[in-house]
Amino acid sequence: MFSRFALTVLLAVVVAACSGSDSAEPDGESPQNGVSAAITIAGFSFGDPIEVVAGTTVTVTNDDSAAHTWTSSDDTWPSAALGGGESFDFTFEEAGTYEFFCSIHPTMTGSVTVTG
Ligand SMILES: [Cu+2]
Repeated sequence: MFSRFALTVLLAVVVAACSGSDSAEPDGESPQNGVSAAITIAGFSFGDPIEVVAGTTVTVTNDDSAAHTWTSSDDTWPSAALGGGESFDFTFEEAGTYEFFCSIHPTMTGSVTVTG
């Protein structure tokens, strides 16, 4: 009788372990803290300005074959050199408007507005 109880406990632990690993799989798609947003560099343009909520991780991806940088106008984040296909991300914790440009092609500009 005691061994049957022990077996039941063992099965419960195994089931818990299996369901635990299942729920861990989607982590890459939906961050647990905050949300994510994307900026795509294409045709020597950062595209339209974006607006996000505080805590959002913005990923900038360079879809051009030419190299670009994602450079903060006020050094909020370290300037990122992006070869073709490369990306860089930064999490915006504080509200404000953050302007950026490409240091190789200074006419390429854009902004992220963070709302509290
Ligand atoms: Cu550029």
